[in-house]
Amino acid sequence: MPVYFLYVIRENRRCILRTLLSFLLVAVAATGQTDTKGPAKQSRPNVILIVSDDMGYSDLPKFGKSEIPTPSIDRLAEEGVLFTDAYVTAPICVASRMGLLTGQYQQRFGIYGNIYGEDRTRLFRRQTLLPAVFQDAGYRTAHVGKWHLSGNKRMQYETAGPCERGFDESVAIRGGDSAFWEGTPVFRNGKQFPAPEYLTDLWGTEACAFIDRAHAQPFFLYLAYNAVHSPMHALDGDRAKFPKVEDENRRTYDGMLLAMDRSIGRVLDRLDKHGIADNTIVVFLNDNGGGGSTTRYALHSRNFANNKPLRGHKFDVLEGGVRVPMIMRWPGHVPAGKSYGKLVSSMDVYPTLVQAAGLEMQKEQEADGVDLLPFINGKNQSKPHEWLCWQNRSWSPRTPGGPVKPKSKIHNSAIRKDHWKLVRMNEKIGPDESAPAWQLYDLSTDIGERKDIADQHEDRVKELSALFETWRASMHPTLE
Ligand SMILES: [Ca+2]
Repeated sequence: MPVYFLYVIRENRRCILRTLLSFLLVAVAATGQTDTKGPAKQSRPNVILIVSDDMGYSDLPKFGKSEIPTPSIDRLAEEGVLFTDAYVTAPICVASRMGLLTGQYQQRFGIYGNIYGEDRTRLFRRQTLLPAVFQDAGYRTAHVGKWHLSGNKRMQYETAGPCERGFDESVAIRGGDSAFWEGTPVFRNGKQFPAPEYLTDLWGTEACAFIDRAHAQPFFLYLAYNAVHSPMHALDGDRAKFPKVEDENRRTYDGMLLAMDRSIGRVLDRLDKHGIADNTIVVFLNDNGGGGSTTRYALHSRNFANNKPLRGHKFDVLEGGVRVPMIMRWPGHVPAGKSYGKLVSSMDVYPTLVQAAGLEMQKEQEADGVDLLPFINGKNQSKPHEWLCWQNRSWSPRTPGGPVKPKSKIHNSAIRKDHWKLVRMNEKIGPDESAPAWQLYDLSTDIGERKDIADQHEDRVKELSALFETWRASMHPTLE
């Protein structure tokens, strides 16, 4: 049967199921109101998934040495679990968000970078995204902020926008970046209007309004800030909070992150106001490492973030590109103030949230992520992942020392197992190409990946490279 008809049948089945569940939920709520005094106790947890954009690993005081006060994100960490060794599946927006919202390595559907267009994303479109699982179960689902999952700029919502992928409602920017100023074009369910305030504040306003509307029923909110992605736009009042920061660009970055923390704080306060903080899972993570601060990095992603002591930035499979701050808060269900140091992935968010809500995983969609709850609660003392792999299109300078651009069929790869990290740069993808040598780093003594010790540990290189090649053979070839 043609793929299109299969798609139509699946979508219709989803609509029918959703309608039945909505009736059921209404009936249950009505029954509860006759039996109890006050609001019916909601059993299924709400979910808020917060994503920041291009933030530096060390720009949050809980993760590094930062001059930026972030009391709201600090609060999440103090009331939840902080993951020191969390990774995204790609060092760049589109691919990373695909891994997050499918619970899979995006290489399973041929994605190795920021790739657009119907022909190249057709396999991705067959995947059931995380919000669709919640929508099917009768949750009210909303997307606020950046999408960047089906195209860029003008192509963004022509096909497969948020409301076609599991969201009941969406207020968003188009493309991978946007101006932040009041008046910037934003889109509510696809219809354009001028932003009435600074964008990072607007996302907070919209998130709070959604919580006000949806708090009486289970809801799923994907709050994807475009902060602190360039362009470097901060409110004067926020920049003025950093008089001691001499670098003007860094001062702007600090103001942008300060605004994001303020916006997140409003959302957390709103949960408290409605008395639903204890029944709401909040996950925070960053989509890829901070952009660089020199002309080596593309202007559109140069944001003066600080990844130190990690090496590399956005675009790199080095730690600075793929290791990210991640926090999960769910009072009474995950420990407060705990730090979890084993290897975890953004792919784990999907199964963790689905199973926390008592929902079913998609049987036809093989999950690469795992449910983290048993691990962080100490019920499972083993590792969520023995290893994690990365393979992404290489971004190389146009000219020596010049800005970078993506290179088709030239990839960077890496695998981490325990504290060992194997890295291979600028491999030409093709049947007759010989791959450059692997570099090996010991993250337990060299978190900055400065000293290649491959020569001293040939057995380790052999073991990890074999694991990587087995993983790669199980993925779909690149579609670019
Ligand atoms: Ca990004």
